[in-house]
Amino acid sequence: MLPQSTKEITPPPSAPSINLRGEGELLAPPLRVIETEALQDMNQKQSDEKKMPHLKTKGPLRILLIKPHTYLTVAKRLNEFLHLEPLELEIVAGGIPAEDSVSIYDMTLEKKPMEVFHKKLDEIKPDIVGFTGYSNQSARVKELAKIVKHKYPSAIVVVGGIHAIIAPADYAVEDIDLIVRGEGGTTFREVIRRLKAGETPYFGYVALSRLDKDFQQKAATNPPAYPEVEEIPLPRRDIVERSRYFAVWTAAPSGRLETIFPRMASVRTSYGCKFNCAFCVVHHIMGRKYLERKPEDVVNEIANIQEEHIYFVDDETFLNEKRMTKVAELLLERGIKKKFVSWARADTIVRHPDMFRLWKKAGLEIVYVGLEAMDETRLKNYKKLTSVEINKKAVTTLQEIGLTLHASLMVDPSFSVEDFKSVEKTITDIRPAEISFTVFSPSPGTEIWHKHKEEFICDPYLFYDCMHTLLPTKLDMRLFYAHFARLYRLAWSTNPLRVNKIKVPGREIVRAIVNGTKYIFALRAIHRDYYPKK
Ligand code: B12
Ligand code: SF4
Repeated sequence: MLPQSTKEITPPPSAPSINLRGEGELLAPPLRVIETEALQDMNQKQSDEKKMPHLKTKGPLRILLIKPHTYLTVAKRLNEFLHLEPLELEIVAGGIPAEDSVSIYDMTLEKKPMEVFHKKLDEIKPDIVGFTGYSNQSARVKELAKIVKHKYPSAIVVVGGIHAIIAPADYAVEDIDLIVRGEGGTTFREVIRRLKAGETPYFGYVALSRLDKDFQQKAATNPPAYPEVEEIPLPRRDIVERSRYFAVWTAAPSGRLETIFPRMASVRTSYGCKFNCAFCVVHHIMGRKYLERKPEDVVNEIANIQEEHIYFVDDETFLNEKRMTKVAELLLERGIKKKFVSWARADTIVRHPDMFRLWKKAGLEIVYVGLEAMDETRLKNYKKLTSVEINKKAVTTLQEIGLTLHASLMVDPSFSVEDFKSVEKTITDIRPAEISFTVFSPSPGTEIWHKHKEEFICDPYLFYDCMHTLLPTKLDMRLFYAHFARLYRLAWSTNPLRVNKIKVPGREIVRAIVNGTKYIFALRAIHRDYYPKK
């Protein structure tokens, strides 16, 4: 059973002007400050200063970065098909000075995460603990922070990641010292410098402390801008157990695959997206900016990666045709042989088939496309700025080029049985393809989140995974999830492995079938997460 809670959610005012480093002007100070208020302020500041975290260690620091596990069974089950390295923490680690020691503990890998968590804390006795977290992990982050403070009261707890960016006030609890918004590698490095220098560790709009008297106001602004991409540290891939990360792979040019669960590395070539899809949080966190790494930098990073398979974890990789064409050319020129998987918008594929042809030569094999719906009204409501025609064309273009399609479709809480039937028809129309489904959910921080906030039927952070509906379903919820799970079951019939009769090791087929069945059961059971166990 998931803990339930109710929250006051207020829309953020527009952000004050901020520069690229995320440091900004505070809102105008009160016009009239009476003496007693000033005195109270000073006393408060002095007592807050005492509470401010200070390093107890002189010399090199011991830093532990943690990716927490989740409560949600469905998110855990997804990890059995797709488990990517904690790139966010590797980048944060990349900014830590060489003299300090840093470890990453990915709790999502463990069968008994809490046991290992205690063990790691006792082994490392950290001076600083950094947590990352999605919204559905925020309650877990707070729980873990409490344990850290209980065991090692002098450890400084810093929280970053997507939830800290969009809902920093949710982390304003006693056990969390600093909340980092926006890019973390550059900010964490500066936090460490300040701590070592004995300076106040919170600063600007990027490193917040609840002890700052302006905290509420700062936390209520829109997310701060990212720094220049060249300033973002390179990920420390060497400090994670690389053999544990993989993603399911169904592309097989020869009709045979050595493995369908190859080891996988992640690479980020850009940040943000210029589009504004209603269900997506990216335009909110990046202010619709699209920050691009130089092709040479991307290719140098890829050249140094040991894994053959690479997942581009950009929000939208191929938005700039010129840049991505250059990346493919450099990969070919330098003879770098890798296999790539990436997301791409349907309209980008339709507009630039030649870029995808070139990328096929450079090693691209699987393309994830957020088709979302094969229905004009829904596409319009989702502000996707594509059409059914474009979606169909994207599917045939990828097929012509010989790229494996992973189609992502969205179901809506307002779905009737007929709506589910029409998605079932889409499944048969776009074969062969990997297909996955999500439930339309207002993302914390976005316009539609504020629009729908009175309608949420559950804790909208804890349940935000694009699988648990936040809004009431038109169908009875049990029936809704029975239909939803059925979509996944039907999708197997169009899977390229099956349609193209790809030969794979027998034990891996068993693993895929067992995990697939467990996943479908977890999907059918989602409705139970909403109600207390009897
Ligand atoms: C790639 C990706 C995935 C990958 C996994 C990536 C991974 N490493 O595990 C896959 C496809 C598997 C995936 C799955 C899911 N994802 Co996802 N994913 C993304 C995507 C597109 C990029 C994430 C990424 O790798 N970024 C690269 C890293 C380097 O950047 P970063 O995370 O922003 O980290 C920086 C800062 O946040 C900060 N920072 C981060 N942590 C910390 C910690 C400290 C201490 C500090 C100081 C700073 C700091 O510094 C980092 C470096 O610059 C994002 C979109 C986005 N822009 O965030 C969605 C996104 C994060 N995913 C999301 C969701 C919901 C999911 C799922 C729950 C969906 C599902 N249907 O099940 C699952 C959960 C998987 C899980 N592990 O639990 C949501 C989360 C929203 C939210 N409010 O929580 C996002 C934002 C997408 C969206 N449109 O809403 N995802
Ligand atoms: S869904 Fe994709 S295209 Fe739409 S705003 Fe998000 S990242 Fe951009």
